[in-house]
Amino acid sequence: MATFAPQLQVPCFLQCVILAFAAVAVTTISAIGTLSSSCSHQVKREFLPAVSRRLQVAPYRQTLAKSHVLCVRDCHADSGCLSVNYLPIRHICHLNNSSREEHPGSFGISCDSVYFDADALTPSFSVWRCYCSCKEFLQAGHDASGIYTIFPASVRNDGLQVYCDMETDAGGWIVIQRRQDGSVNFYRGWADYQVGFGNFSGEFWIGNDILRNLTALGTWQLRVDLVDWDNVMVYAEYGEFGVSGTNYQLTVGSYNDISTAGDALTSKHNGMLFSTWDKDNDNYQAGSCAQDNNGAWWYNWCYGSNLSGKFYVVRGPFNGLPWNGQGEPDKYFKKASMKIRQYP
Ligand SMILES: [Ca+2]
Repeated sequence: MATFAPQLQVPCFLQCVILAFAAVAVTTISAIGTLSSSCSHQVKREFLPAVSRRLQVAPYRQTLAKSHVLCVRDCHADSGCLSVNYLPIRHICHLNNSSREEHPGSFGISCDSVYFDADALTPSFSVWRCYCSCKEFLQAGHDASGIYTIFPASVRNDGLQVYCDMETDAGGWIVIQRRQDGSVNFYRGWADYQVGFGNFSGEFWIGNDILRNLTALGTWQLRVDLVDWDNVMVYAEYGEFGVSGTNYQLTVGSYNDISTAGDALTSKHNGMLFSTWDKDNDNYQAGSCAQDNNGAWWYNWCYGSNLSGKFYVVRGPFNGLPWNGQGEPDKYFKKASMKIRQYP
């Protein structure tokens, strides 16, 4: 996960237009691909497209092809090839030695790709719109929380896999962090926090580069959900959230007063740079907040919250993830998650 870098700023709607155009071209000339392949090779099964789909298993071969016709021809010329993903914007052709029927769980929505195989049912899996965000998926009727591929304008063309929370507070949230069982080590260095780590089905950090890219455009809300040792759930919601620059400087504001967790971010962390054990950007001159507090955060000197800190599975007077939203005494939580949603 989390291996995306900033790239060409193509607005999402424009990507959709480009891809829709490519998709129409694909469907209208798919038969030609079959004909041309049958001229140069023995007659093989006709390949049919599923638009905005990709078989997400590692292709055994990748070629460059100016059109899907040539991509399909490459497949037909190779006896081991059963299907292809064609990425029209980048002219990339994936030759797969398996098909969507064999790997239904890996047959994902991917707006930059058209999938082809010889199954007559394949076109019925076409997806005719791509979505920039979890919120757009939700508005289109996808109301189950889970992993989705979104195509935000600020992230490169092959999309971004994210976990969408479609239930909390009307849904449409991109989950950026989750702590729930201690299964993933969060005491990591700068490079890991940059690209992200963990897994979407459990604990993870989405990655600071992704956070910066996503929040570079538009206005974003942040919601922090916390569960205490008595299993009471509280939350803190903010109207503005973003990170920027090479040190992922935090901008957070507009704490929503009806939130129940209290504000443990704006006074101590707004404007602070991100710090890890191996990169000290905090205001504690004599030492390292990340090292002293076993975490990585927008430390000041040092924190009002520390949700990447040490995870505890057993209750204790100072055990848990600190979120000091109610003043003294400090408060420690068993579980935490952070999510963002574009506003409006
Ligand atoms: Ca320091």
